[in-house]
Amino acid sequence: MKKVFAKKDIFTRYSGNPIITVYDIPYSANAVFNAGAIKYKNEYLLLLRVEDRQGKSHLTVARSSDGKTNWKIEKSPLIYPQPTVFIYEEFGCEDPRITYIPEDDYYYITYTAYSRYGPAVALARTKNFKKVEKMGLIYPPNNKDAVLFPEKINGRYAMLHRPVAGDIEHIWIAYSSDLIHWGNHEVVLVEKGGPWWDGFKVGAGAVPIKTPEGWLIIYHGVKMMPSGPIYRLGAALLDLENPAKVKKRCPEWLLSPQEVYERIGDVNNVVFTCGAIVEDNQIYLYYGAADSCIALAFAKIDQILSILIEGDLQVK
Ligand code: BMA
Repeated sequence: MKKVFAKKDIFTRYSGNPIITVYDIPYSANAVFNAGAIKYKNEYLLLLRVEDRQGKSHLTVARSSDGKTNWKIEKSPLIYPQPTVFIYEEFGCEDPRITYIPEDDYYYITYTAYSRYGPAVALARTKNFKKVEKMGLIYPPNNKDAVLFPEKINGRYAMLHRPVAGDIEHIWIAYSSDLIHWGNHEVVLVEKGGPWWDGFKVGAGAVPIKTPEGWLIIYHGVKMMPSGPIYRLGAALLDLENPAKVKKRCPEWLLSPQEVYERIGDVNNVVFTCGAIVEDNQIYLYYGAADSCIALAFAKIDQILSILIEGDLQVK
């Protein structure tokens, strides 16, 4: 079919996309999308958001030796709603991000805990992706898209998150010395308003990538159309010492819904990431497509950095 939108995206799609669909899940489910991603014991590990056939989500581990093919998916979830012990996830556990902190030797998982009180941010930790310890809510509703930096900054843990204030949805940062109590809040990246691709709302995506130029973040931006939202992915560069400071922000998106599996699904026109794995200079970007399946795209860090550095400086 002849392409009609977005002449060129910087991210190149993997030819075998989508890499995981609901037909790969070894139990009954409705959809699989928005996966956390990390390298674990020489394997590519995804923590899949699986939506069951009641509409609730849980998180299930998948592993592959090359990050592209032969995904082995667990038969039962790692993280699932346990409303009798934790009421704030009675409607589901969604959109996980995985951060390894070498100093603690723990893999931390931030995810959306959804309940009658609205979407909130929960934290869990694991050493082996077999047993997980839920650490409870760290931000009350409405908040989503929380992602922990992979190292402490000036002696404190740092986290991007996305509180909702009426119809305002910006990316914020907070700091903590124990991962439970978060403060020193500051706005990082704002929804731009106007006609822009990231005008309606923004939210952090994958774990920030440390580069000599700054923290590279891949975030989603939403444009509201008469037919509904379009979710796209773009990048920004945050100061290494003070990540509340935006050094550069890409004026254009880097990946937008173009393929049929991104355009049509349970929610049309969505590319949404919760995880990327970096191998040397290459980013493996795992993304949920149309809230229905998981796809993979590649870009070089250098290439994104040069776009950011040569592009227009747009603070905040
Ligand atoms: C966001 C999140 C994501 C979802 C996206 C598009 O608000 O809830 O889980 O992929 O909307 O529907």
